[in-house]
Formats: sequence, C-alpha cells, structure tokens
Amino acid sequence: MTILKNDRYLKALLREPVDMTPVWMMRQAGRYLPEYKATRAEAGDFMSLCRNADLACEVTLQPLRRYDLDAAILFSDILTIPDAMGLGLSFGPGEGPKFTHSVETKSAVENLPIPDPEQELQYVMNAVRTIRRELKGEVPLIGFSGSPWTLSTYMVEGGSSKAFTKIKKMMYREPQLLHQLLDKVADSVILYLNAQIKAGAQAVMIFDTWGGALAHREYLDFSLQYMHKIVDGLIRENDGRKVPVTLFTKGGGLWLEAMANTGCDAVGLDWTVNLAQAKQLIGHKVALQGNMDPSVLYASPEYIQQEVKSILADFGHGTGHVFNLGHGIHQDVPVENPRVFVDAIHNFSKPYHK
Ligand code: 1CP
Repeated sequence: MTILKNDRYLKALLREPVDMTPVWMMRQAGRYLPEYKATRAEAGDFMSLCRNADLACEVTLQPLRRYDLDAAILFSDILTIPDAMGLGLSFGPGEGPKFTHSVETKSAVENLPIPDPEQELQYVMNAVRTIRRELKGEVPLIGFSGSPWTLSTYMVEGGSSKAFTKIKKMMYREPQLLHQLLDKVADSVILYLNAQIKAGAQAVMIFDTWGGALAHREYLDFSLQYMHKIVDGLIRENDGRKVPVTLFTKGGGLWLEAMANTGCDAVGLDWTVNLAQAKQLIGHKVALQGNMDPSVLYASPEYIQQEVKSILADFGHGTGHVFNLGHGIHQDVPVENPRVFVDAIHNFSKPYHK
C-alpha cells in the first residue's frame, strides 16, 4: 500500500475519524486561475491539454500549490468517452463542447464501439500515472466520469443543451433505443473507471450534471439505474485500500435515499439541499460531499467564513463530510477567495472532530 501523507479525504468518505473536515473544489483546475490559462494557451486547445500527460499533470497540481486542498482531481473531461467512440469532440473558443456526429438513430447506437481504455483513452491513463507520480503521496487522486444519462445528453443532442429536446423525444418515443444507448455507455464507463483505478486513481466520482432535468420515474429508470450498474461493476479495493465512489446528481435533492441505496460510499449535494436534513436521511449509510453555493466565492472573506461555519454546523459532530462547492467553481472568482474558503473549513471544523 502506498503511504499517503494526507488521507483525510479518503477517511471521511469511508466515515472513519479525521482531525478536520477535508475539502476539495469541483472544477478546481480551470479558468479562474491565471496559470491554468497560460498552460492551456501553451497546449493550444482544451483537448490538446487533456492529451498531453505532462501539461494535464501541471494543471491538476496548480490549485494544490495555491490552496491547502485535501485531494487532487484528474484533469480531463467527461466527454472523452464519446470522443473515443468516434463522435469527434471539439471546443470552439469561448463555446461549449460540440460533436461532429450525434447519435440519433438505431444504427448509430448499434455502431457505437465500446472504447478500450488502454487504447483510445490511453492518454487519460497516462495522465493518471503521471499525476500519481508527481503527487508523491501528498494527497489522494480522484478519477471521474460522467453518468450514462449526462454523457448521452451530449451524444444525442450533439453538444450542450438547455431543453434536452432530442434526447427527451427519444426517451418518450423510443425508450428501448435510449436504454440500449445508456447500457452501452454504462459498460464503457465501468471499463474506463476501472482502468483509472488500476492506473492509480484512489477514489472515483460520477458526475450526473443533468439528472435534475428528469421527472421522478425517469430519473430512477434512465439515470440512477445506470449509475447503480456502474457502482456494481467497479473495483472497490486497490493497492490495499478501499476505493470510495461518490455519486453526484445536480438537482438530485429529492432522490438522496435512492442514490444512497446504490451501494456508493458518498453522495454529492448541490447547494439547494440542507446538510443537516441530508445527514439525518442518509448519513448512516453514506458520506456527504458539499455543498456551498459556488457563487458565495464572490462574497467578502467574512461572508465566506460565515457561510462555511453555517454549513459545518449543519453537519455537526463527527466524520462523514467532505466539504465542497455544490457545483463547479465559477471562472471569475477572485483567486484569493478559495484560500479563505479552504482555510476556514480546516480551522473551524476541528472542534467537530474532538
Ligand atoms: O476552456 C477551457 O479551458 C475548458 C473548460 C473546461 C475545463 C477546465 C472544460 C470544458 N472541461 C474542463 C475540465 C473538467 N471537466 C474537469 C477537471 C477539472 C477539475 O475538476 O479540476 C472535470 C471534473 C470536468 C467535468 C465535466 N465536464 C462535467 C461534470 C462536472 C460539472 O461541472 O457539472 C461536465 C458537464 C463537463 C462538460 C464540459 N466540459 C467543458 C465544459 C465548458 C463543459 C460544460 C458544457 C455544458 O455546460 O454543457
């Protein structure tokens, strides 16, 4: 077992005692950091940055040099899987992701290959191996994937969407076709995450960013069912240590019990959820990650500290909480503010762990 100097993130996910509440930030590597923008410019474009293991490692480590974070997250994107399936991913300047080919017909679904993670996605595994080496056991490395539903929204719509018109037409007109697609994507995600774990990821997270666009029954059927399948298919122990799995559905506050019942180790919460209520509901089964509104990082240092104190008080005593934002950090937050946030969590949480 590789020794970790700081393992409080892994311990909190497994609800083992810690000295203070661990913290990382969703999208902690990104455009709010001037050094990220410089490295991205050096790479040329976003996908070139992802494909270059040394530069992907560099941007993964950048936020850790500035802030006292308890985990690193692989620098990559959820859309690497559809890209590896041959859909042709591109990111125009200042635009969202776009695919050359969308998946709208039965033949398109049937012809989709399941990518071999050590072939078409080997650049991701190389980034994982490089980052693990360069982290030198300081903090654990988180691997990740999108959920089958969230990935499929991009694949069917051909890019970002607000109304999800095409995929919802497919869902209500040809549900079996959508199930076929989701199942294929779920199989791809299982292979991809297990390869990340074998390459060195010490925990994994599944981002279901668009699950909140679904109606209740459809969430269970078209999103959660496939995340459950992934949880069942994952390697849960590696290098002598448990590999915790976190599920995050943005807008999933009404489905916390169902999420906790998948057998995952932790549930990520957006900022609409009250942490005390969530703890009461599912805190005996899983750890909780979250959940400050990312926009609070626009506020004054005093306000940020107050908000951190309130969220810590909501969770109360004991382990099982990983502090985070309720969604990704915004591009235009002042770079000093994440330090106020991270330090406040560490300082103010100590009494809750005595
Ligand atoms: O211009 C740039 O530099 C690209 C911006 C960017 C970044 C920094 C994109 C394009 N992806 C990423 C990295 C990324 N994406 C990470 C690793 C960085 C880190 O966390 O430190 C992760 C975990 C993701 C995950 C991701 N990509 C999600 C799920 C998490 C979430 O925020 O909800 C989603 C939905 C995507 C798709 C995507 N990739 C990029 C953009 C701008 C988007 C969103 C598009 C949309 O709104 O539909």
